[in-house]
Amino acid sequence: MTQDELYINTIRFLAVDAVQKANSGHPGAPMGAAPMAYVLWQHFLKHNPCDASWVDRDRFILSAGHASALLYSLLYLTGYDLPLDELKNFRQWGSKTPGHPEFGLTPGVETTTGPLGQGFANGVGMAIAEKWLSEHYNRPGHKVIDHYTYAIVSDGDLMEGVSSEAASLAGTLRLSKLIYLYDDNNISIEGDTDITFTEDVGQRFSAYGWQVIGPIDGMDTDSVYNAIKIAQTDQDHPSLVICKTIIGYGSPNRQGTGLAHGEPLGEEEVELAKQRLGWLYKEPFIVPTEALKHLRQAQERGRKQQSEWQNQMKKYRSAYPEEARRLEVDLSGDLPDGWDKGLDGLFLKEEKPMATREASGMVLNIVSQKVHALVGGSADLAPSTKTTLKEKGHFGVDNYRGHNLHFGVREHAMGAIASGMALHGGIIPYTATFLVFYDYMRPAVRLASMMKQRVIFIFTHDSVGLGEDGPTHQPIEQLA
Ligand SMILES: Cc1ncc(C[n+]2csc(CCOP(=O)(O)OP(=O)(O)O)c2C)c(N)n1
Ligand SMILES: [Mg+2]
Repeated sequence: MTQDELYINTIRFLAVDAVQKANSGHPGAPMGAAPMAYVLWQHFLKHNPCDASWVDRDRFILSAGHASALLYSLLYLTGYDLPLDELKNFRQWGSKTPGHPEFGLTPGVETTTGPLGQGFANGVGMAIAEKWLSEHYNRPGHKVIDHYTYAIVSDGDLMEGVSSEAASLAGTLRLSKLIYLYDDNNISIEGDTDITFTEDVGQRFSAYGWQVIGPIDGMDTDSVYNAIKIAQTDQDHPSLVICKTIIGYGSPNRQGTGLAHGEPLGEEEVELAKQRLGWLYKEPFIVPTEALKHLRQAQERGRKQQSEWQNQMKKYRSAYPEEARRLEVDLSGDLPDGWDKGLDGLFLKEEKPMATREASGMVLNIVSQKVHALVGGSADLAPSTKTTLKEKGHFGVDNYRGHNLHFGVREHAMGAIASGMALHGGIIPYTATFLVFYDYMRPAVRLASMMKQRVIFIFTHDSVGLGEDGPTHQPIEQLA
């Protein structure tokens, strides 16, 4: 076993053992994706396990949330506040290692995933937030906001419509610091993906305006390393690295099949897999000292990176005190003093009745004068939802400082992207559409609420008496 193989097997078998002990869960994806995750976390990911909330960290999303054991294994090994006992309690009531990653419960989990496709779109929101903040606050010689958003996405993620919506917007917006590793293992629950998923994914993403790298051998560390390097050099496009992997890698009777996806391998098969990959320990949850030491370097690296950033912030604060102050207000998420100035008595002089969306638009515009972090928009209905912020610019390739976001006709992605923006921090996002189209964004609204994220969801045209558009536009079921 090479050194890298030792580290990768440590990650891999911790996940396998956690699933086996719980007697439920998904061993296959962690077994196949361990090499790419190792390369990303060891060589690229800028993070500090001792401070999971450091603002300028890279974001990592495990969009395929069912592979959660992989993430918990990485979090424990790199030194987050997640003891080994939590891995032994995988999927148990009260543990910090639930079946699917939950934001707010486990340090280092950037977003709640499990419903496939959501994490993909959350990442687009995080990359938008990074871009917006960096354009507002970075100054020559002072890159105070400068980080990547990475994700591991699976076949299921890319089959879901929400990821297509989000990918199309990310390509249009040229979010070049978005780098996704596609765990292309050709398997989902019902078997070979050829039964449902035969398009050329690479061509699809090229058409969205992404840089597509690969297919590469996703289990070869050098290939993954080189691919991420190439992804980082592209300043103009988000990147999709297509990583060919083998689900359940190592398991002689299950690898490469749907059987490896969503049930424990079984004691016997775990033993066979360990033998095959040269893992000599008989007991579960063995972490070789050498591997722990190596992977825990993340703490030292992270502390150093964060303290360099703090020094940079110090210099920034003295060179640009006003910008630094505003950045801190935005990042704090607090509403500035006097944020509601001008709202009192706003409608007292109105003599005629006013549509609620008109009133909402007036309020939004007044608040946006004071609340710099307010950024959002509509799924192509802004003129009707009255959600345009006047004189606040439009976010896009010509102006990444704009406060108005055009989501396009993509309600589902709009919801998930807005959550990503809120999770990133520094932005108070809002979205808008007709109430009847709430159904299109329901999964994303549900997750935003589970994560307790401050996303302002504006729904207009909430009356059955909305007129000539007719029954297709009447929000009867939504109101019921
Ligand atoms: C929106 C949504 N629908 C269905 C599921 C149930 N589910 C969990 S994993 C999975 C597909 C697995 O395929 P893939 O994403 O390729 O993961 P792999 O089998 O390669 O681990 C499905 C359908 C889900 N988690 N989310
Ligand atoms: Mg798959």
